[in-house]
Amino acid sequence: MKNTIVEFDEPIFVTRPLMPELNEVVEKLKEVWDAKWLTNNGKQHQSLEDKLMDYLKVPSLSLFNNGTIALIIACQSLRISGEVITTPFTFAATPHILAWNDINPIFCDIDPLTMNIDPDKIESMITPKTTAILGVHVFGTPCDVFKIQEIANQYGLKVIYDAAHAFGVEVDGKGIGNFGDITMFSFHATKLFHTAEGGALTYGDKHLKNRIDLLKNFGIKNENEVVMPGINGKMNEMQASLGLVVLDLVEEERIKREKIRCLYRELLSEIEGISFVPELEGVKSSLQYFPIRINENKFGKSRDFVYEELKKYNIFTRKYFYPLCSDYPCYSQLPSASSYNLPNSHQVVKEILTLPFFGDLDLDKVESICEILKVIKIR
Ligand code: T4K
Repeated sequence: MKNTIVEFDEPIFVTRPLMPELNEVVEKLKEVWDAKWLTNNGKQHQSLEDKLMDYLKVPSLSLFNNGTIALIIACQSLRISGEVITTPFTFAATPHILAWNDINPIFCDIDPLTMNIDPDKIESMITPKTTAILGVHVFGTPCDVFKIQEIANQYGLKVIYDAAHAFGVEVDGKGIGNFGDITMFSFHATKLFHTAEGGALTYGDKHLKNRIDLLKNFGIKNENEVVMPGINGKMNEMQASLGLVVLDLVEEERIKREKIRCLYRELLSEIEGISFVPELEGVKSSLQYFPIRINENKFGKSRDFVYEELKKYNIFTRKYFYPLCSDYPCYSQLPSASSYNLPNSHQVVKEILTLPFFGDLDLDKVESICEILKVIKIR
């Protein structure tokens, strides 16, 4: 539908999973069938751990059945308790994993440009009960990992990063999974690299592997000893074999997404009232999402209006991450959840819109989406 302003015939979603050729997946699955080994640290699992350590440039990695369980175990493995300082501008899983560990989330405001936790505001939120900082590399933009580490060192706090959106991100050539004590990656179907459902923890302290791997396997050390109250966080062999096939396609997918990102930036930069997430110097991008911000005064229409209008053209964008986690009924009574404490978060969450972004999105469709945005602005 190049340059004709009618709705798309098929829905255009915010993302689509990277789908390898089915026969390649089946080929890989044959190895699982032949081995009659379906889960519990099988060959595919071991192979994916090794390959991901290389790809992510990290010294240690443990696979999980999803990113949420991985984060729950990250807190358990570091024995985090009391209060943890985190961001309200994130997916529900981030504060929920604290609640599941009986930890109080303390919401800290975000930087107005990167949309990540603002390190300059962290110190004022530290109390004697604070044990850790849980940062999120939102949309793959790295948190200010250096400042956060300085604060953590000064106050003796642990640092956990939620890198659900930051697969492949590097800061000055260093894999993002090397910062803080533990980093979590999500391999959900909607992520650039995926295992349908899945996740991983990465960490610099190799000694943590033993504890983390026990925690994800019920605390079972051997047939005679169960040494801690663990849970079932294991990735199975079907997930791992899918991951091995998908991993081979990630570079090709990144090239396609890079072209889409460039085209969006070129065509949308002409539109007053639309801005992008800043690209930080020395950072290799995740190419996970393409979020824009709509300034209602300058664009002339609200983000919510644009979101609804786009649906009429069969374009399904997302308001990630609306509502703020601090506004969920389970957290809104916390003192740190007050809007007075979180002015930047409240501004950002009104403006953000995540546009369709995935390798199979044709460039002429990207052009049409941009045209439609222009039409919505002037109508
Ligand atoms: N921390 C952060 C910051 C996160 O963003 C996430 C997950 C986590 C932690 C937790 O990690 P996991 O435990 O999930 O590993 C999706 C994902 O379910 C979720 O993993 C992700 N963040 C979040 C940002 O996005 P929804 O509710 O938006 O998903 P859904 O089903 O609406 O999918 C979005 C679009 O993707 C659909 O409109 C169409 C497309 N899609 C989706 C699926 C599942 C497909 O084309 N095929 C598919 O199979 O949460």
